[in-house]
Amino acid sequence: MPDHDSQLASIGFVDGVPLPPPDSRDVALDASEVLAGLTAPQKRLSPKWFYDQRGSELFDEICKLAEYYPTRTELAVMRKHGAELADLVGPRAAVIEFGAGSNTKVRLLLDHLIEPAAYVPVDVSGEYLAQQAEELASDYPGVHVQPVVADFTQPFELPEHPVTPETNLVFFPGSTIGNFTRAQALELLEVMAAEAKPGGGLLIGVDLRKDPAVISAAYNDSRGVTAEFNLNVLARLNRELGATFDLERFRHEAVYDEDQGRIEMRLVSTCAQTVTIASVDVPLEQDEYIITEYSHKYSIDEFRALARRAGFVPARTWVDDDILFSVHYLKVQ
Ligand code: AVI
Repeated sequence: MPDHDSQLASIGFVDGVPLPPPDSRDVALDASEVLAGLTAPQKRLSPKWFYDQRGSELFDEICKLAEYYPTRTELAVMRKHGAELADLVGPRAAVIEFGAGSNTKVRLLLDHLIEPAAYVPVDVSGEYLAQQAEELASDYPGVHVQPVVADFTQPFELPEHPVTPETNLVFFPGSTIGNFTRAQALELLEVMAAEAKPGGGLLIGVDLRKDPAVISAAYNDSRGVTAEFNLNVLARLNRELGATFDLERFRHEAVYDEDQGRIEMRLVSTCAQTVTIASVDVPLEQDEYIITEYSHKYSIDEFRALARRAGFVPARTWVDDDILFSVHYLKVQ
């Protein structure tokens, strides 16, 4: 198994922006990476640390919230257009999922595809990956399930299968691409194009630009689940690194910047205070904030242009009736 620490280092901060391996569960905290983010001029924490046990439960709860439209809308779009997608992809595809998220979406995909040959979930969190893969393997005996423990932001070796698949289909649902900056997203799409190989494709869910009020509500839900999800990362730092965050002295904030087309999630210090992390004192002024996540939104044309730059040819884009969310199928020629 590849060394976990070196993988984590390679998915650390790029240009001062924390790279998330989103939907990864239980990515270990790295004290020096945490401190680098919290002592930078603009304080940051990587969204990859949201997903401890509690954070993963809270994220699952977010996905069911009335205001959080992406999950149910993407599932509805995939359900509605699954047969058309299957025809476009063709038979005996190997599905390569970047990040091992919930099994619901890949099940839906495998149920529609024509004789899917293989399923390759790729994630840094080996334990979670193995558990998810085991469940899928028993329910889809005809599909060769072969998890790969790797940092998917870097090129990785694809496994051999007992029967050679006819095509590769990279799968990246959930608009997780939005948690990367646009420059990082381009690099990630390039890795995806390389893994899909000529003749292969990418099926990706992308949240759309829309009425800012709708986007803002999705990240500022009335039940406060997103606030709890955001604050939970501080509880995790206290528990795992012995940090001294008082959760009562921080509040959740999610601001939509329409020009940038992105939500910026923050933890705002409600008073002047000093927090200690791994024996390092970190002072915060009143109203100073820590950025914990970006969630970028794209227009259809904007996303297609980005994908083209990465070597894809857009084949088909599906959206829901309210044009909230897009699912793109793109090919590598
Ligand atoms: C995982 N990711 C696509 C979610 C998003 O919408 O950016 C994470 C999330 N953050 C707050 N709510 C959901």
